[in-house]
Amino acid sequence: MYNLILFGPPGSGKGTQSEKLISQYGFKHLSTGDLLRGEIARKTSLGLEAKSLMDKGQLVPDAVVIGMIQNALETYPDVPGFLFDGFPRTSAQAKALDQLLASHNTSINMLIALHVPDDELITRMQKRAKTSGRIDDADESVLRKRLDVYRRDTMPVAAHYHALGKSLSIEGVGTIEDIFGQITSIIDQKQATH
Ligand code: B4P
Repeated sequence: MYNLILFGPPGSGKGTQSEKLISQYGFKHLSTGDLLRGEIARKTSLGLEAKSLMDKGQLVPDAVVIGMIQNALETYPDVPGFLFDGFPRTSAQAKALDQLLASHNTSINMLIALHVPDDELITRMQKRAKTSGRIDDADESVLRKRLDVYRRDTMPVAAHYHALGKSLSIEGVGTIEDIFGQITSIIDQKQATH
């Protein structure tokens, strides 16, 4: 199994690149943002709780997203690997993920971080807001809050995998194809030595 974390601030292109990666490598895509938006669309109690936090740019409680990932790992035991998108987003989530994967006799192989300046992130998300209907993309103060939360709570996740010698970062500005090419060359090199 080859398990990858696609890491970066909100709007850095994790979802965009994930779609291309799953079609090339057959990863099972686990996006906690998409899973939460699915709960919201189905109007579940978890979704209602999540929506009030997401609309304000805050993170959903660790236990909620860890539970969703645990369910997914148990539902798809035979995939060639998982692509984690938007997860882990806190150190507690990273530790829980490592433990969950270890209990399935596997681990994270690589974290690839996308670097994008704040102004570009804000521009992208405001553009997406025009078509996505996402409340968390529409308001600049919410976008800034999401970036603050990323710096404070999420960046330590990259440090965690860096300390394990399992992280690499690339520029997330450029064409979608160029960025995809950089990501695939990292995966192909690492898989060749895996
Ligand atoms: P997510 O759904 O993870 O949303 P995101 O960070 O905005 O998305 P992403 O980086 O994937 O951006 P995309 O490719 O779409 O999270 C939303 C919320 O859910 C969080 O704020 C939080 O409340 C909650 N949540 C999720 N996971 C959680 C967790 N683990 N714990 C707690 N809470 C959690 O790209 C953005 C835009 O840029 C797109 O419109 C795209 O077209 C454009 N774009 C992409 N690449 C580009 C490029 N190279 N050039 C120009 N534009 C590009």
